[in-house]
Amino acid sequence: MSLKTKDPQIYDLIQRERKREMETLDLIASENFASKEVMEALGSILGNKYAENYPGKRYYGGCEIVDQVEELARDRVREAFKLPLDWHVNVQPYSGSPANLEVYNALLEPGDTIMALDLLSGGHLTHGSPVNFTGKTYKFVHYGLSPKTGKLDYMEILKLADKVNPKLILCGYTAYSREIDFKKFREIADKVRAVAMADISHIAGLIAADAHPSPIPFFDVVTSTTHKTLRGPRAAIIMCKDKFATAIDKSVFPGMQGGPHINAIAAIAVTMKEAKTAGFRKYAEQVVKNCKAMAHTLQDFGFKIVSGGTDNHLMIVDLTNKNITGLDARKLLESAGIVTSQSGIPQDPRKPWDPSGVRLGSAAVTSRGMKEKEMQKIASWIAAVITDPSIAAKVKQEVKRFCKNFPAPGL
Ligand code: DSN
Repeated sequence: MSLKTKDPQIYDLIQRERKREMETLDLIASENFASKEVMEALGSILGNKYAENYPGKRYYGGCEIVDQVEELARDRVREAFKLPLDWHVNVQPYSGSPANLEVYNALLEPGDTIMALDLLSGGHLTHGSPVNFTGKTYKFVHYGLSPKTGKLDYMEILKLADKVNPKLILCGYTAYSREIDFKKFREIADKVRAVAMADISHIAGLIAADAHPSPIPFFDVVTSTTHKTLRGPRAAIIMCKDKFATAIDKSVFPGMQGGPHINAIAAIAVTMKEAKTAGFRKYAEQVVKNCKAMAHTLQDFGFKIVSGGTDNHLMIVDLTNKNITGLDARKLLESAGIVTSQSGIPQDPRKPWDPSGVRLGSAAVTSRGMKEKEMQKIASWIAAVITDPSIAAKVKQEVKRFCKNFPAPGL
């Protein structure tokens, strides 16, 4: 029997979500379309198996095959990110937030000082937001973006590091559109003898395809989700220098997790194989070109982009000159078939739920085969709807027709 006959309610909800994904434009910077093959591994019988601990030393019998799955995933991560021989990989974190907690738990004591970017400037909840466990457990000191440029100000970060003497400096963001100078972060970390950690969840696909510089040559530990620009399953990885391997492995299991999700680990392996292909490289290059094209067109329509543009897959649109808040803009655009997320802007006077901007990303639409011309069209729709909300329903129909020409992988 199929899902359709056994559980028509869930089947129907999946079909409705499929239709929504097909008929709308996904500009959420953290979303993408995983391939059929990734989903096949994710939905496989591997999910039946318990395998606590690591290959060759499990607490359960019957792990001889899943050991090979995990080893293959680790090897492929090494290849995809060109890891030096003295680096270690852990593919067991359930997702990005646990991966970050597992690193802190491995390398720090509660109350230790961590430097990171604040949430409204583009940091993540697990980068010490006061409402998050991390903000309650460690002493986060946040650096911001330059009020003048909207970019990282490495001199200011160094000054702050000198003052607060952090044990760990974190970079890598959820809403920062500019290239990160990892070498400069390393120099700052060295000056204050801090561990250098990068959370590359957003830009991992670009890094694997050499469309953004990699922190690996300079850093101590790197975390990443596998589902954003990387286009894999909802899961995460930790890569670190060998000297941190034992502490990090112990922190993942038994420190913070139980049995790894072997089906997700198999899907990570498939993702890493895909990331090595010429097609993926082309996709990643196009993601960046598309984002720049969308930003330029929006700027032509008078939109302010934080930092003046983008070097990666996302941008933050500052709506303060458009007389609309981030939440209202997100809702309005959604009624036109354009799906985004609200976002803070640097030094945002508004609160995170209804901040002053929206975040736009180009990864998912690039996976559908859209190029610069289509990005210009999408930006024109955004400008038109924000200027005249009464046309939203009409634009929604146009978007639906437009989307038919760009089938999404995996749907
Ligand atoms: N919530 C994700 C994002 O949208 O960027 C990060 O985990």
